Amino acid sequence: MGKIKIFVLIVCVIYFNLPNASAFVYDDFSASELNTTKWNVSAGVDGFGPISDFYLDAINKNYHTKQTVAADGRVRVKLSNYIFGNGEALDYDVFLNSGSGNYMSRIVINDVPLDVAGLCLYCGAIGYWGQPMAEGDAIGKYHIRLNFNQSNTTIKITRPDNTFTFYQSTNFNAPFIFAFETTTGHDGITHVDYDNFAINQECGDVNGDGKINVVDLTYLVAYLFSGGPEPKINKLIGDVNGDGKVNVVDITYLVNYLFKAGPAPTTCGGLTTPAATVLSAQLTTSTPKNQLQISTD
Ligand SMILES: [Ca+2]
Ligand SMILES: [Ca+2]
Repeated sequence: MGKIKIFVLIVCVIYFNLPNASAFVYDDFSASELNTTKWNVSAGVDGFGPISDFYLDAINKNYHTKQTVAADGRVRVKLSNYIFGNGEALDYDVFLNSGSGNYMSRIVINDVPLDVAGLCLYCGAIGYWGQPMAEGDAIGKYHIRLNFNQSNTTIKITRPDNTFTFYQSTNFNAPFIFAFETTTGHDGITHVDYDNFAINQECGDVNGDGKINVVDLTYLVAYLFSGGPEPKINKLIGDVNGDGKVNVVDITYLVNYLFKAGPAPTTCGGLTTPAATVLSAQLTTSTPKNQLQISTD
C-alpha cells in the first residue's frame, strides 16, 4: 500500500472516530418541584415498602432520599423520557450523607438493579450491605459515569477521595433505560441525595432514541414546519451543522447525511461540557474487558 493510500486511510479512521456527541444538563434539580415528564418515581419496589423521605429538595437543589427509621425500604427514580443508545453516556453525582445497618444506592438499567443482574457482588452500589460496597461507604460525593454501548454498559464510580472503580457489564443490550434507587434492609437507615444529571447525546438524535435515522428527519421537519415538539432533550441537538441555529439548513444537512453519503452531524452548536469530555477520555484509556478493577492511586 502506497504512502498516500495509508495517509488517506488514517485520515478516514480519525474522521469517522471523531466524537459527535453533545453533553448537556438533563436535570440539576434546580426547579421548585420534580419534573414528572423527566422522572418516574416508584415508592417501594420488589415488595419492600417506601423509604421515609423522597422528594426534590428545592432548598438544597437535589433529589433527596432518606430512611429515618430502621426498616426495609425502597424508592426508584427512573429517567423517563430519554432512551440511551450506542455511544451515549450519563453523568451524575451521588451524595452519601449518612448510613447505618444495611443500605445502598443502586444503579438500575432496564429495570434490573446492576447487583441483581449478577454482574458482580453488589456492583454499582454505594453503601453498606452486610459488608462495605466495593465502591465504598465513605461520606461524601461520588461521581457516576455510565457509557452505553450496543451490547454492554461501562460504569465508572469515582469516590470522595478520587479513587475509582470501573466495570463493564455484558448483561445488557441497547436500548437502555436508566434509574437510580435508594434501598435499605431491615436495620438500615440512610440519607442519600442525587444531583447533576448530564446526558452525552449524539448530535442529530433529535427524538432521543439513541439512533440517527429517517425518524429524526421526520421529527425535525415536523418541529420546524408543522408545530411538532422541540428536539429532545435540548433543542440544539437538532443543530446538526453546528452553526448554533436549528433551521432548514439542518434538514438539508441531515438529508445529505442519510441519503447522499454527506458528512455526519458535527458537534451540535453550544452543547459541550468539558468535564464530561475529560471523564470520557479517562474511561477509554483504562478499559479492561469484563473485569472489575479498583484503583487506589
Ligand atoms: Ca433518533
Ligand atoms: Ca444549524
